[in-house]
Amino acid sequence: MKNQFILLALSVILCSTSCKKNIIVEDASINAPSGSNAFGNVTVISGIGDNTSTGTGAGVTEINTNTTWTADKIYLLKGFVFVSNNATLTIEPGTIIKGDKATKGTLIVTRGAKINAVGTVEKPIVFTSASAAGARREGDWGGVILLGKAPVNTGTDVKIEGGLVQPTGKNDKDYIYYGGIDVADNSGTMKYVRIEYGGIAFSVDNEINGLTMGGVGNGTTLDYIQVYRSGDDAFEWFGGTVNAKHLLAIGTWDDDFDTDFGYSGNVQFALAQRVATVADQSQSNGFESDNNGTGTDQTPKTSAVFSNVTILGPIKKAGDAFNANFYHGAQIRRNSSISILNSIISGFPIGIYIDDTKVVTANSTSTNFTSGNMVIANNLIYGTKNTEVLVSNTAAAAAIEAKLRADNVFAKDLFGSSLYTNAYLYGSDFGSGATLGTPNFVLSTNSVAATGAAFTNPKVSGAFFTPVAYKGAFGPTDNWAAGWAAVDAQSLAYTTPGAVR
Ligand SMILES: [Ca+2]
Ligand SMILES: [Ca+2]
Ligand SMILES: [Ca+2]
Repeated sequence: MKNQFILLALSVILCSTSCKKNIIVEDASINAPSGSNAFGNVTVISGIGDNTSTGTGAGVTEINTNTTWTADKIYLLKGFVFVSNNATLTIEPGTIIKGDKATKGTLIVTRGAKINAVGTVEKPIVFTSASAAGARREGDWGGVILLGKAPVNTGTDVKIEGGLVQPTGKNDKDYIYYGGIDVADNSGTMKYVRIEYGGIAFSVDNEINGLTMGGVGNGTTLDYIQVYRSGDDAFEWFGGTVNAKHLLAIGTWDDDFDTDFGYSGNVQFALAQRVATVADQSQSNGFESDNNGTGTDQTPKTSAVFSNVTILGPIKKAGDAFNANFYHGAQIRRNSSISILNSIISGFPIGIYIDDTKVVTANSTSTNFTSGNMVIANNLIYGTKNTEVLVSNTAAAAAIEAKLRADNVFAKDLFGSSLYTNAYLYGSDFGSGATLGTPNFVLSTNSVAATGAAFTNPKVSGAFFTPVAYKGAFGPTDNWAAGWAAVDAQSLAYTTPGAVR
């Protein structure tokens, strides 16, 4: 430890005389014998909130021209690192990017800028903790934040939550705001990307998520993205129109799929695997959805469509203990009108909650359902401990429950284990003994989820959705998580550039 500190200090002194003034510490390994300490091979990207890495306290790096990060280096984000000025940040397959904890290392792609992070099955791109293997925890760094110009129901200039600040002397609208009128806005491509141990809290209930999307437009491509052990939500959308496929949320602290401020995109093939002991004081839900924080009628209304989602909740079998902060498989509240079809939600205390407790127009959330704008159909709601259908609008509750029961299958005594053979295995963060291992989310033989999906409803009949036979995120054969996704991120060293598996 002491040796590392001396070498680090030495590298800082050398750097202050030899490194470029722009604060990107190019190849810090030149300052220390290769492999001799954790700083070797690491390129520090110093953002807002970091004035330590050069020892000068001077500047800040912005990615304000087209830039490529290469897999022969490891990048360390310190503070808030902005991709700005319409620049594109390209990240090579197999590149490791770490986020510093003390300075809340975070990557923010601002409005007009793009990320081009396209990994492969063999060489995913990994954003992860800067802590050593064995010492990583949720909230070890910020996360990835994409800000775009697509519509948001709270305005065309909305400040992203999480405590970000713009560079000194710069216009905050260019850095930490999102929203606009460009439905087809393009923030770039993220494919075969892992985001591990992010979700740092700036203050109570003001956190950065694993992947935060503010006003991201549907010109953006998001496919094969795993958020692992986020300290807040795995995926949170604040407005926008972006679509996504093949999402994994593993061991999330708060909500798996959180939608707000008029998000209206489509999501297909998404799986969340919860851990019974891990949940948040804000109430941990599979889906959590608001039109906005006060439930106003502002448009566009939150109207995202999710198909083929599997949420494996904290309860694996009857009688299991679980963290008391777990609540709903899906809490649809504050005038949200999201739709969920062809999906599986298993093992929550409460199944589906249509919540009108905070709305401006009385009963607007439940009216979204009764009017047909919100579609909850063709799902399997299994293993609910207490209330399968909760509706706060007492006058409409009976009719809403009757329709939900007619359109979905509810079974309190069945769990995900009846559909999947090995879905409840975990890496060393969460598993031990019999629960330690590699989960397999492919459906078991003769699983009732293998058939019965339908794509006739207009919500899912468009070109985005792949009309598969099965319900839930995985079918009976194609294990699309294999290869690129991490099962045991805690055990991966991440000290050799390119070694991402
Ligand atoms: Ca959040
Ligand atoms: Ca949340
Ligand atoms: Ca929550």
